[in-house]
Amino acid sequence: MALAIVLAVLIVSSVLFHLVTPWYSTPIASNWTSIDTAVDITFWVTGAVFVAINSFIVWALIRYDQRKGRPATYEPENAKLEKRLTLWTSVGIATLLAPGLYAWDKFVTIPQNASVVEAVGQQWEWSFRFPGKDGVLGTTDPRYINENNPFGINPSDPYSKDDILIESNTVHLPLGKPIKMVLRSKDVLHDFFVPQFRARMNLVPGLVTYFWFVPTKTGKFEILCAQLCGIGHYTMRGYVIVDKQPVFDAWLKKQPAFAQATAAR
Ligand SMILES: [Cu+2]
Repeated sequence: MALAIVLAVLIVSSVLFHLVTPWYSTPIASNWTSIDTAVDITFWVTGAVFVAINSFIVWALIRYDQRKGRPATYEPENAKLEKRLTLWTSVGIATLLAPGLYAWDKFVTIPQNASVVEAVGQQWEWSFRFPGKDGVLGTTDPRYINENNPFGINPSDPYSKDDILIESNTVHLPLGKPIKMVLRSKDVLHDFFVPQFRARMNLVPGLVTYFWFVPTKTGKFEILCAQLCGIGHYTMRGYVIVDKQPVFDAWLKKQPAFAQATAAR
């Protein structure tokens, strides 16, 4: 009986905690409402199963408590029950998977009109690169990385000349435009994560990874590195400032291109 009471308290307090907790997601500032929907549906399905299974245990503990003169019975097979359990488990799993697959399908399909922005991670800072007027990022190679070329940009690639370099942990992005965020790491695993954008991706040394999103609110949003990337991991922060297009254009114009930056060094 004591266990039944403990379980009943656990069910009620878990549901209440979920309803009154202040720790909900921050308000969304991107197009990824489908990811929030997938998370919400997961909460509903797992919450309902949690309540149903634990309530059943509470009921069974009370209903079938040990009593004198009531022998235990053994029922090895119950085809009807097993069919029902298989059906409802399948329905539950499909409900959990479907919204995630729907969101993932969109996540891996980059819109044709997305503009490219590169984020480069290293222990423990961020820097950024825009492709310039030609819309194409110049190629890079770790061999080119030196004091004068921290991005490792190929100096003989014609596409690299007009690349715009942001050697700061703060980057501006235009409101309402799809952005393909291309990610590179100079050393270890990092992860580009802005909680308000919901989407995120690892930076993997030796690979170029990417994801996309549309900023839907102007404002200043914090970038967190979401991989434990060494002793200074907690300092690896930055900011995305989402501006209206004219403000963004004015900001971008002031940033140095690769050709200018190397000439100035
Ligand atoms: Cu990091």
